[in-house]
Parts: sequence; C-alpha cells; structure tokens
Amino acid sequence: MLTPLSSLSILYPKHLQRLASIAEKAMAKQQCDSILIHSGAPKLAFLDDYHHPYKANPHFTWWLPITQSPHCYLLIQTDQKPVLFYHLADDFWHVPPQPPKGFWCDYFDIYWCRDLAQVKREIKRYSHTSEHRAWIGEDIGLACQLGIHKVNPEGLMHQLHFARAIKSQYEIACLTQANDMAFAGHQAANQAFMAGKSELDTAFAYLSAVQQDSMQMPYRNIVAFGHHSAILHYQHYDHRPQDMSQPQSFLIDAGATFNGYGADVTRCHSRGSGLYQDLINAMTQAQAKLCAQANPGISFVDLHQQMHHLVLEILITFNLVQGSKDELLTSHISSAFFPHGLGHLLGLQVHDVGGWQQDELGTMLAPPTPHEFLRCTKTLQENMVITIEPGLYIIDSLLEKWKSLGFAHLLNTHTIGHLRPLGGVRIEDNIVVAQAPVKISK
Ligand SMILES: [Mn+2]
Repeated sequence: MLTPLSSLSILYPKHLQRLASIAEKAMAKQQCDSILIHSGAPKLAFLDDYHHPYKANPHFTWWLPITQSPHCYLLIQTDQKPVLFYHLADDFWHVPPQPPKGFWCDYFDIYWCRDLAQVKREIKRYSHTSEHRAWIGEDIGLACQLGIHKVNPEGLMHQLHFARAIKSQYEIACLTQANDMAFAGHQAANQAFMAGKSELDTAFAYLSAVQQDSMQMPYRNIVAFGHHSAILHYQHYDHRPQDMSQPQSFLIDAGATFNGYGADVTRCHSRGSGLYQDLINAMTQAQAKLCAQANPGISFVDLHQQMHHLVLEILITFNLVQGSKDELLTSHISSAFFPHGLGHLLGLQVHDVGGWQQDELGTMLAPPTPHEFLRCTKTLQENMVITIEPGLYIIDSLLEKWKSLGFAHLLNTHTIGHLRPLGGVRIEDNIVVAQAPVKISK
C-alpha cells in the first residue's frame, strides 16, 4: 500500500538494502568489487561563463536524495556501508553547499571534501580495490584521473537499468508526493485558464501552486491552448490573453519533482466547447479502461495495440474517420491521429531508462512497426511505475501522409476541420503496476 510522506524515513532503509543487494549481485557478475558513482557537474554554455541547469546523475539519486549537489562521489562496496564524498566548495558566487542532513545520513560514511584533490586523498583509503572498481558517470576524464578504467561498463549498466524499472515502496512514496504537488499546480492552471489568462500566466500559476521553479520541473511543462495542443512537445508560452468570446481548449502536461522523482500528468479542459468536452470525456473513459489493465504479466505492447482500437472507436464515434472497419484497421488510420506511445516507465527520469530492455543481459525489444515511438515494450511487473497517456490530435502533416498513402477517403475533412482549432486531447496518469493497479496521480 502507498505510504504517506512522513513514512519516508521508515521506508528508506529497505530501499537501500534492495539497492545494496542489486549492486552486490551486479558487481559479482561483472567482476567488480566497488562502484564509484559521480553526481555530475553543471556544464558551461558554449563560449559563455554561464552554466546550463544541473541535473544529477540518476544512479546517484537512486541511492540518496541529493539532487542539487554537483561534484559528489558515492562509493559502493560489497558488504560495506556506502561512502559519500560530499563536495563542500568554498564558493562566494553561490549559496555554498551545506553539510548534508536528513534521514538518510546515518546509512553512509560521509567525508566532506573541498575539491577533487581531497576526494583523491580520501578515496586512497579504499584504493586497494581500485583496479576492480567501476565508474558510473558522464565525465570519463575524471574517472581516468581517479585511475578507474571500467567506465559505465555495459554489463553493469544493463543489470542496474533492468532493476530500476521496479520501484521500492520508498520510491513509490516519492513519486506519490511528486504527484500530490503536481495536483495543486493542475488545479491552479485550470483556474487561470478559465479566467482567461495567457499560456504564459497559466504556466506561472502552475509553478506558483507547486512552489517549484521551472528548473525543478522534471521536464518543460506543456501549456497549450487551442491548436497548440496538437503540437506534442509544444515548447512556447504565448503571452497574449485569450479571446473570451471564443470557445477554447487547454492541454496541460506538467509535473513536479520530489527527491529526484518526477510526476508526469496530462489533463485537458474545455471552456465553452461541447465538442472538446465530449472528446475529453471519451478519452478519459478509454484511458481508465487501460489503467485498470496495468497488471503484472501484461505486455505493454499489447496494451498499446488495444489503445489504438479504443482510439479508433473514438474516431468513429466522433465521425472523424469513415469507411469499413477492416480498412480503418489495415490503414493504421489511428496512427495518423495518435503517433506517440501509450506511455513509458517513470522514475528518476521522466522517460525512465530501460523501457525496451527485456532482461538484465540487456536484450532490447524495439516496438513493432508502425509504433516506433513506443517507449516501453516490457511485460509489466508488480511495482513498475508507468504512465498511461492515450490521446488524439489533428496534426496536418500526418493527415497529409495518410492521404498520400491513398487513404484520403477514410478521413472526414469536415469534422476534422471543426476539431482543428481545438488541437487535440491527451489524458495521462501515473500508475503503479499491481493486480489492482494504483493510480498515484489525482
Ligand atoms: Mn508522459
């Protein structure tokens, strides 16, 4: 069962035990006796002295909830307490990092280091194992400086990535908290939209309610009115206020982060359009059917195919397509309206790693044609956390493609024309896979 935020400190030791056992098994198999994980470092913009936003190495954040401390190192050894080399820079440009504190600290040996030289000195205490040490991190040069040559070894990464798909109760609690935060934002954004605010002001209302800035979002929030909602990763925020004399549609795909874990939720709202509200209702019903099937043993590819059948039913009901059911199926006409995948793994990364990975050896299964954008081809297992996000959109370039393939007669241009200014609809929730799947988004 899901556990409230106050229980994180109770859930964490078991999470850590699980990670230790995963790491020990992986190290034994890969002939390593230790792993040094780098938290990462912010990168400079080209020809500039300004850094891009820092994003911690997810393998680091998997072990401990430090998301804003670059230049840290975590040493994992068999049968030993993990060792954290924590960077305490003397930095007058920024708020200097504070000594770590929190429920997790007791489970680590912690060294406070001023710089890499000190890390090197401290790590020498453990150097007798260094030739069998693996490095997990982006900076290969740094690994070399520390005398480590097994850099992100493929076999090790496959084992860890396979394990990361299944979440501990601690991780599920973090994901649930991120979702609770996102919910406040979704409510505020809907109010702003209904009041006639611009996309930009609606995006601000979202962040304000979540109490996180845009850099803390797990991905760039999509705040799309009207035909913008048909642009799958619409990346602008229009500053013009709405024309309140016209019906309007609103698609918001927005998250929040907690301890490095992200929420990824999409909602749609209608102001004055019966057609759009009907579409929202139909998609919400179809989505609920799919969520209810997120059971262990279910193939995500099969669920994705089933979703195409449900989307096709909606296309027929709304008279957007016409013709024989056979031809509608064989033409894959639903892909002209729904080009992306049913969903993806969710965790420390929004599109969590390993969605195509079938085993710990790293066997990959690409999705079948024409579903190349499906990000997960796994058989679902208990405590995987996934998104379920069916939708449909009027995307003219795709409709043109199907027309050029000889399927123009299947498309009802009249009704498509009605929907075009309203863009598209998508409903997305975050689901814990179980016999009775748990929806953690509200
Ligand atoms: Mn998503």
